[in-house]
Amino acid sequence: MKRTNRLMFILFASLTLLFLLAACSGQEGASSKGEKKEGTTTSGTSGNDAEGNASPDKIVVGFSQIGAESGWRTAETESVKETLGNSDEFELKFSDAQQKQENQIKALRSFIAQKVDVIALAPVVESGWETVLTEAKDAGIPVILLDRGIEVEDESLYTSFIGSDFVLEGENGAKELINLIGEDVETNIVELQGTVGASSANDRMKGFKNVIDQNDNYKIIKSQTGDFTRSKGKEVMEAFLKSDGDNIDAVYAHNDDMALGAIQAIEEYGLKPGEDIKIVSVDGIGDIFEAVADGKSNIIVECNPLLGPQLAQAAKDLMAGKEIERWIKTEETVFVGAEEAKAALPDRQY
Ligand code: GYE
Repeated sequence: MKRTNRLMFILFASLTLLFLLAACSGQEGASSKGEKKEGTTTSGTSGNDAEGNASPDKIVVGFSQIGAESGWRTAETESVKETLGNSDEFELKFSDAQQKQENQIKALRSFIAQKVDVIALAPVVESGWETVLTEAKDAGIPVILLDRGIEVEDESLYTSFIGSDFVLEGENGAKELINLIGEDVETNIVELQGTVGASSANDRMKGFKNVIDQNDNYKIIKSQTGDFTRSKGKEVMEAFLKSDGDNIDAVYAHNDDMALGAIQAIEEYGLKPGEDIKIVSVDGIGDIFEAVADGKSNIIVECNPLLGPQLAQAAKDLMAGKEIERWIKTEETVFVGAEEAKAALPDRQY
């Protein structure tokens, strides 16, 4: 009896072992498949559809955004997310650099490691991009500059620039200001600059000066950065008013947010913005249209932030092997005075 029992036990144990081994190997197969799928997703070489299946047709775009310093910037982010974020054609990897170039460089390196198809970069400043863009080039990933430009010796480090002509914006702002006040009127201007080193600040400063320098009655008496933000614009304007007070005839702000901050500072100082001190600013966000319609500001130089569709088209063309334009420009205009602002307000999209 004992012997039979032992035999039965050995037989049973062997069968159980065999069964367990079979079950384990089955599980292993399933989990390795799972890992493979996850790796494909995070590598970013292709997008995934609703069921989580890889769809190699999707174009993966890594976008390094500067931050959220202005109404313009928020509108640009929304435009890109709207166009590429919820799309069958694109997978968007979005990274917010919080105004720091070092964060943008990190984001670019991570996009390169993930082998994205296209990198879109809104560069916070113009200089210091050679090393990381060379890494992108060596990895065979095209880089499209969005909104701001860069200065590099090797122009092949980026494929295309999608954005505005900032020098022209500055020139147009100065021309309209002189038209408004009159060529023969002595005019002291204070300038609120954008972020130091940003192409949109450098070029808007250059363009404005080009025109102002040709008229001896017009002088830029103070110029300082307000970092493209409402709060800094207000702070700097307060300092200008403290030092130069009633001597200031006009404000040139590189963006609307700083102009809106300046409007507050002028009101708190006891003067009337738009009347005692004329104001010209760049962008064209909703709040400045309201201010101009209310007579608190005077001139809006439009700069279009809705660049998502142009980025999508450029990325598609690149992936299809087409050549894309080196500089993809947007059509823009200038609005002067309350009547023009009121008429345009209902159609504004940002
Ligand atoms: O005018 C400003 C933003 O680079 C064109 O950056 C862009 C500028 C824009 O913060 O509002």
